[in-house]
Amino acid sequence: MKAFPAEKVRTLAIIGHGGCGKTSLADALMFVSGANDRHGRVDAGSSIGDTSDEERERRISIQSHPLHMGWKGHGLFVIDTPGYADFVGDMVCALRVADAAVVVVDALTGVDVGTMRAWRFAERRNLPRAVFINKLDLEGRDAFDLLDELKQAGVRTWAAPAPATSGIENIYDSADMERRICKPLGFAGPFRLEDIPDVPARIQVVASIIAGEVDLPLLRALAARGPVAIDIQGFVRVRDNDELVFRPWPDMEEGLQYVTYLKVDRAEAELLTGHTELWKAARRLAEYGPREIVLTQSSGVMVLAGGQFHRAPFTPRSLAGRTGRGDTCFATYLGKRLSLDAEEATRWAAAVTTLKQEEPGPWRGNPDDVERVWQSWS
Ligand SMILES: Nc1nc2c(ncn2[C@@H]2O[C@H](COP(=O)(O)OP(=O)(O)OP(=O)(O)O)[C@@H](O)[C@H]2O)c(=O)[nH]1
Ligand SMILES: [Mg+2]
Repeated sequence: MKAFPAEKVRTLAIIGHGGCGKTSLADALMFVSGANDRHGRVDAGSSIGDTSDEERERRISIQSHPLHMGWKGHGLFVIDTPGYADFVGDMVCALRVADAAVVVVDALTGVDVGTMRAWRFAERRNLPRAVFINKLDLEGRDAFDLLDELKQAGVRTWAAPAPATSGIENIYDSADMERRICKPLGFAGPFRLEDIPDVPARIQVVASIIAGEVDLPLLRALAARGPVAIDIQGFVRVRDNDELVFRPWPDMEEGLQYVTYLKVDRAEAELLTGHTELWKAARRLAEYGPREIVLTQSSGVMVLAGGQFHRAPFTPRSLAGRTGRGDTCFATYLGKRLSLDAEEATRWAAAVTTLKQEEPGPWRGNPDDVERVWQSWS
């Protein structure tokens, strides 16, 4: 074992609830630092933390095990402690000699009794603490797979794990593709500002689908970073037992002050303003603050920008890909608005939405297809 001067020696205790992955973390540290040339695994019985026969057989830690490694010119003692309450004495002993504690949290079960117990013992000794969230591979497995398609298309993504993915089942119970019943499949819970990377963006699009995912403080904080675009559905579509219902947005007056681009559909516009005439509804919504209003209905899109109205029709030959047309329309408008005026961006949005509705899934066409739609209009 290489010798290190005393001031370069650190002792860390790994603590946490039973089975959260402390020994696995210790094994990984030993391997990454080069102290062990094999990556020991608890499940394979090759861990160098759990070494006694009983520990290997039961796959739990019974005693504390100090492991030693070198890291960036320091000698590091890492004490892997047991998580089960029966063996708490060994964790307490480890904390007596530790300079700091790493509290491991299992992402699937979150903060557990053992996590709290470990935290309190470390706190009592006034030890600096770091939290290590483990088993993230299990937590987000399904949801993160869904991002592969985006990644392959060259889209940069940042994923934050949540207990569930917000999802909606659209049921079309008649041949009429304009009528559907929406049922909630899951709710991801609120986004936090820390989940959203602070990248320079000319527009930040909030495309939430169920009320409660994005709250007022988050909108306010995003608006402080730059222009915000929202689809109002994420504020008025409320979970009510087993159903999704549309309810007015109680914070709308303040919320819309933070919004530069607002997307609403006909039903939402009527609900929020009481106006059945769309141009009146758009003008009313603009009074709250948004600079541009993108209003969709089955026949097409209307945009109010700089006091002017712009309109373009949806002329699909089929409605097989109708689900998601509002998102396509708004995303196309915003994307094109970065370089074009509102009139041209509206024409793009309507043409792409026309094509998108003809086939399920995201639109994968090209500008020539868009050109053909424009020609069909003239
Ligand atoms: N999928 C997955 N499994 C993990 C991870 N970390 C640990 N495990 C598994 O979780 C189980 C418990 O891991 P351990 O490392 O023994 O947990 P521990 O905190 O040391 O458990 P105790 O010492 O008994 O409290 C084992 O089956 C590990 O293979 C991880 O990041 N991902
Ligand atoms: Mg262990």
